[in-house]
Formats: sequence, C-alpha cells, structure tokens
Amino acid sequence: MNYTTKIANQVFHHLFINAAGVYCQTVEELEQIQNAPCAGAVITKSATAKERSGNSEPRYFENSVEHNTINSMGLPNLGIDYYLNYVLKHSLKLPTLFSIVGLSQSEIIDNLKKLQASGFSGLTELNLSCPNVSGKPQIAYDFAATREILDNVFAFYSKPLGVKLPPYFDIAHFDQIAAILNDYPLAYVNAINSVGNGLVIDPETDTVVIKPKDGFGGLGGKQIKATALANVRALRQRLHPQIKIIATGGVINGRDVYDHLLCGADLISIGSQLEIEGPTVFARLEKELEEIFADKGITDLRQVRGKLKLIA
Ligand code: YRO
Repeated sequence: MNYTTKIANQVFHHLFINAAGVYCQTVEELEQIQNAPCAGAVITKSATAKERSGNSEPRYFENSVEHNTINSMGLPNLGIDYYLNYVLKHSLKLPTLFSIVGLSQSEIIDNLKKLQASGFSGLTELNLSCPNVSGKPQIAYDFAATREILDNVFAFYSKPLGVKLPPYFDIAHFDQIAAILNDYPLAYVNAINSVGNGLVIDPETDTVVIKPKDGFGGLGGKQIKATALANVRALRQRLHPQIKIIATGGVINGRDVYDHLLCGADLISIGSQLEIEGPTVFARLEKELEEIFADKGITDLRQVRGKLKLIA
C-alpha cells in the first residue's frame, strides 16, 4: 500500500506516530521511534519553558491484558531547549512534530515565540489540555479561552501548527469547538488526549493505582476507542477539509487503525499500546492493516478514508 500522506510541508510514508508523552522524553526514546519499522513520524514530549520532573510515582498504571492505562504524569519533560536541540542538531530521518504546552497562557506564547525564531521546520502541536486559571477547566474545555489563545498565537506564529484536543462528549461541544477551529489556519487537529478524569482501583488492596491526584488520571487504551472514533468522525464532518486529522485513542490492532481511517483519520498515533508493547507495535499494526486491505480488495487509502457507512 502507498501510505504517502501530507500535512502542511511534511510528507509521511507510514501512518503511525508515537502519541505525545510516550517514548519521547529523551533523545534515546525519540531515536527508538525514529528507527522503528513503519513509524511515519515522531513527536516530542509536550515541552514547558523549564525542565520538570513531574508528579510523584506511581504516576502511570497499565493493565496489559485489557490494554488499558491511566496516568497522571504531571508533565515531566526536559524543557523546550532540550527538544529544540534534538530537532535541530540531530539528522532526523522522519518528519518531526514538536509538542508545546504551558502552565499559563504567557508560557505558551513564550514557547511558541522561541520555536518561531528557531530553525525548526516541522509541525508544531499545541497541547490545549493546559491548566488555565485555577478553578476553571483545562483550556480546551473553556471555549472562550481556546479562542483567546488561538487569536494570540496566530497573531505571530507562521509555522504549520496543529492542536491536540481532549475528548468531547456532547454534540453541541463538537459544534462549538469545530466552529472555533475553523476560524484559524490550522494545519491539523490531533484527537484525542487521554479521557479525564478516570479512577482505577486495585481489587486486591482496595487502593487507587496511581498516587497523584488521589488516584484520578487520564485514561488511555482499548477503553477509549469509541470516544476517540466519535471525536475523529465528528471533527472530520465539521472541520474545513484543509485541516487534517491525526487520530489518537484506542488503537490496539489493525482493525482499530482501519476504523480510525473510516472516520477520516490522516495519520494515527499510538499511546498506551506503544508503552505496553514497545516500538515494534507500528510494524505489527501495518501488517494487520494490510491483511484487512487484502481481504477487502482495497488498493488505495482513498477507498477507506472517511468512507464510514451509515444505516439507511
Ligand atoms: O500528565 C501528563 O503529563 C499528561 N498526561 C496526559 O495523558 N495528557 C497530557 O496532555 C499530559 C500533559 C499535560 C497536562 C495534562 C499535565 C497539563
């Protein structure tokens, strides 16, 4: 299959990317994605202005049998300069996405000004799951704050930019976020971030499985597939066609990839299952996808992308 896919100035030869946060905190991890068979691109851990060690451990829990995860990492990252050095000083064979976050609006703007002034020429991904004013929801769940940040960003930022979105659960919210995003020259959206805030209990000990936030955290893996598909589909139906979609959420096997393609995904990112299985996951997924294509006689991605069928 020819997987060639374009987003802005970047050309991808495979569909798969690591989800931000997974296998992307250090150069060693990023290089494992670069060198993984069937990886199409690599994204760096959401960077803050300064290095952060993140929350106390245990802060991640996986059920590798059920393919589910919960995390409250608290943004451990080595700081924007570390990742800028990586993308500028290493010879990267894959397209690179640079994830940016901030603990305040001004930190986001400062980080993007640094990227704007740098020689970085890949895609920038703004993680909109940023804390805003305390007592208010994350930025992406505050539509006025989302508009304000995008206004301020596009006033100066001229490199190709995408946004990472949390899941939405209400049709009115799909309508509202899409109406906002359609007002900006976005290269893409990445849907979805982890499903917050879940709670997982260890039945042996009646104890929460992660320490931060008294056990509350973002859910990932198989349990979020239907939510991820709904977000990809709802956004594809509403966004201008020039805004591409990176689908993230619930991809365990080739059929999950195929389903995201039906919903309109341009590229697919892998979080929980990459953490559980390691970077050989991309080649397995591609092989399983090709078996589905062979069964169905599909020879071109255009026969699948966005071609979800409805009941008459
Ligand atoms: O805890 C994290 O570092 C984290 N985990 C996720 O599942 N998604 C994220 O976007 C992040 C980083 C951002 C934030 C939620 C800590 C503000």
